[in-house]
Amino acid sequence: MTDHLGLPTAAPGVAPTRVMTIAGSDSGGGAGIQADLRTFALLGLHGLVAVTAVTVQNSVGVQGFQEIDPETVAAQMRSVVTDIGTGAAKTGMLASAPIIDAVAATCAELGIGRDTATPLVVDPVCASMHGDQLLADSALDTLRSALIPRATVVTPNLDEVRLITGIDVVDAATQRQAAHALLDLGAQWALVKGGHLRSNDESPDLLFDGTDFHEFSHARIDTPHDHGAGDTLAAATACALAHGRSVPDAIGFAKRWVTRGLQAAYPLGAGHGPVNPLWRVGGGSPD
Ligand code: PXL
Repeated sequence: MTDHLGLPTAAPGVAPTRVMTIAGSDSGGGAGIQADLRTFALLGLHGLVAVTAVTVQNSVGVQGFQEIDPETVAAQMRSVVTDIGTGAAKTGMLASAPIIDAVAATCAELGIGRDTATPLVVDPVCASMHGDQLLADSALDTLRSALIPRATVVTPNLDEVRLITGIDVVDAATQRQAAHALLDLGAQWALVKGGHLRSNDESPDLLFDGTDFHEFSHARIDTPHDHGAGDTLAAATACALAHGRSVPDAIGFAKRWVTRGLQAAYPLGAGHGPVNPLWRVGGGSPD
């Protein structure tokens, strides 16, 4: 049986498809692991978690974070994957070079990533929407050399593209150039998210595997409450990949999921509210 988004619905007592996030905690509940788990659950998947860092943050910014030691990050991944298993994985905030090294090595050990049966979505989180740094500058080389080569698909926004490839994406030609550069680093597919690239109402994202370009244009949802949108896109992509969808299919699905979540986004605190996958279960009281 499938639902209105074309995803399988679970039968009672039957274990749902599993998907793992390797990411940081957001105390405000809108981005990071919390965003991933919201999307996983509302798409009917069982979420597994390897925490990389605990951020202290609210709707106005990130006040600080504490990293988890790399061995503990690796141990979480090993523990759940060897026992429970996962259909796909995604990375978010990884904070430091030693954590990236541990995640990349453990993905290799567990058979996660490009050219394996378990796809890996690498969302190369570098900073929060407020500009608070979430990845050490010294970690960029490790991101390029150790993790991106393991990615089934890497999903940078324009700021992350600039940091990773040095390319300033200003138009369709430089967006294509950036996609080539990400594949040169070893990713199987690259999604260069357009963000505010082509003004006003369009937000074209460009997906490339070295052969075909796929463009995803969706109406821009004009809301200040888009905290966690990138995380949610990567999380929904991982869910669709765990269900065996192709990468272009998974990205198309994830774009529709995020667009719906942005349409339903709500204010929270004094700053930016989160993208909202809760639309799917309504907002009523439990009685
Ligand atoms: O949205 C990127 C992101 C990912 N992970 C964590 C974050 C943020 C943005 O603030 O806090 C933990």
